Amino acid sequence: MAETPSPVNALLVIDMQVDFITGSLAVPDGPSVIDTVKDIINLPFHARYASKDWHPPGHISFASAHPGKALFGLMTILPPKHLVIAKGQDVRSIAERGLEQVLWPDHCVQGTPGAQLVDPLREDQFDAIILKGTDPGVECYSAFKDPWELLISDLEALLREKRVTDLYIVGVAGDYCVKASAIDAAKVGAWKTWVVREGVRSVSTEGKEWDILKSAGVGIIDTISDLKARLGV
Ligand code: VGL
Ligand code: ZN
Repeated sequence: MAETPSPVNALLVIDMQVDFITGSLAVPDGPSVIDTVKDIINLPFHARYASKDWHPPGHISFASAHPGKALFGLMTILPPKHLVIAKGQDVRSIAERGLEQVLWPDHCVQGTPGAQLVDPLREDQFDAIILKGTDPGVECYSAFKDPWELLISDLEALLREKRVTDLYIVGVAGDYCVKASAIDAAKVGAWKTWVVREGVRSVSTEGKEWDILKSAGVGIIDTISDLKARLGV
């Protein structure tokens, strides 16, 4: 008799860093998600990954890098020409590839306390740490790649190598990096992508991200108990 292939469950913890929980860009109710994420990390996954937002000082997404522009205002940004050339993309496409960038307070600056994983989460709990937003001129909400596909992380290759069948995502911010990462994960199509709502907090409390995620084919798991039931524990 043909056996049902057993699932390979992986966890992706997005940007559980001091600045997003209690620091310069703290999400509402951030500290209350720490224990849930900690408990989820301890569930029996085959592999665990974490992303960290990891910006150089003066990053393009910082309002402080654009004198005269308002904090939390919008600004059109274009793909940096040198990276477009390095990637072999058409330089004539640059002008039409502008994106509306939110101008954030300085956050998750490389090597600063605000960029550390929030206590008691530790890097050695993960099989790999994915750093994103590391280029001064490129915003990158997704742990897989930036929206211009100039900088691609190792995450897709790591998940394929493990033959992951189910990817579970938690962390912050639900309406930015969790959403972008989950949409990219679902697009790969090599595994089923889930977001665990109890392990997520968002910048906006409107909750629009949940319908967007469903439309993108992402499965929503409401609570840690529902997650445990799926994992059979
Ligand atoms: C994020 C805003 C700016 C996130 C990162 O991790 O969701 N949000 N940079
Ligand atoms: Zn950022």
